[in-house]
Amino acid sequence: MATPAAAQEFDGHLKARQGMFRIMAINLGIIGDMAKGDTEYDAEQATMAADNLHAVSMINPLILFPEGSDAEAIDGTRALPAIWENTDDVGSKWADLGEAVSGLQEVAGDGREALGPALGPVGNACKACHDEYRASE
Ligand code: ASC
Repeated sequence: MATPAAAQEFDGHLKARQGMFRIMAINLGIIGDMAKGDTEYDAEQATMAADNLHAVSMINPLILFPEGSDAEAIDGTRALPAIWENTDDVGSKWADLGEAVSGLQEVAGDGREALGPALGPVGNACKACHDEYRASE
């Protein structure tokens, strides 16, 4: 574990990147619940949520992952050191997420039935990164 000073140095980065993922989970949840029929479909809400996902996907995540802010160096993160050994792959997986989210954004206003098929690639993109670069809880 790194010194408390190092952990403190990255406190803002951890908050920012975890907040970024939380924003995505909340917006994905809104669309996911509609797709499942747990909440009533609302074209405006679905579009707003998809637009938010797209906005977050436009952030370059590497800025929020400075060297030394991995789970082996500091507490409070599940970011595996493999991220820093594979930044090209991380960037490519993030781009895949962006493409999947654009697909969702295109159909979010088209009715409940359109959501499920467009959510699949988004979920796969989330999972692809988590499988390789996030520690299990
Ligand atoms: C979510 C969430 C994730 C992804 C993932 C998709 O809503 O919090 O981590 O979707 O489960 O595979």
